[in-house]
Amino acid sequence: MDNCIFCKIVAKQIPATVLYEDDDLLAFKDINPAAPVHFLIIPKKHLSSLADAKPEDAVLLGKMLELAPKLAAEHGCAYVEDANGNKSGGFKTVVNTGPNGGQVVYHLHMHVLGGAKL
Ligand code: D5M
Repeated sequence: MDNCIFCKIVAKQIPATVLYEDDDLLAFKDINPAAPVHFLIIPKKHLSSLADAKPEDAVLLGKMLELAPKLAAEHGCAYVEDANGNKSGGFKTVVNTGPNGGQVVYHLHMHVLGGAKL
């Protein structure tokens, strides 16, 4: 998409601090962090929002969800439950959708936030 800032990041036309990349996904630091750890996971394919995802995008959405805990753990936000059932760490995932959802950038993205009690 010509005027999509996240497509431009995918195409390396504008810079970003990339944390992960594969054939389908890109993850990079949010330019305006709302937590000590704040990055975005996006599909390289342009989908305007979660509401535009089709049944054939289910695998792609699953990959985004699967990547979130892995990358969060790599950045110090692992969710841990010990043998006694004590829980610690963790992170928040957010997908803003549409104006009422607070979406500003219309290329599907998942926020991953952590590093503090949110
Ligand atoms: O959030 C869109 C998010 O995208 C917001 O947290 C800022 C971030 N953003 C916008 N431009 C950039 C660039 N160029 N690099 C990194 N992060 C960026 P939304 O869910 O749409 O409200």
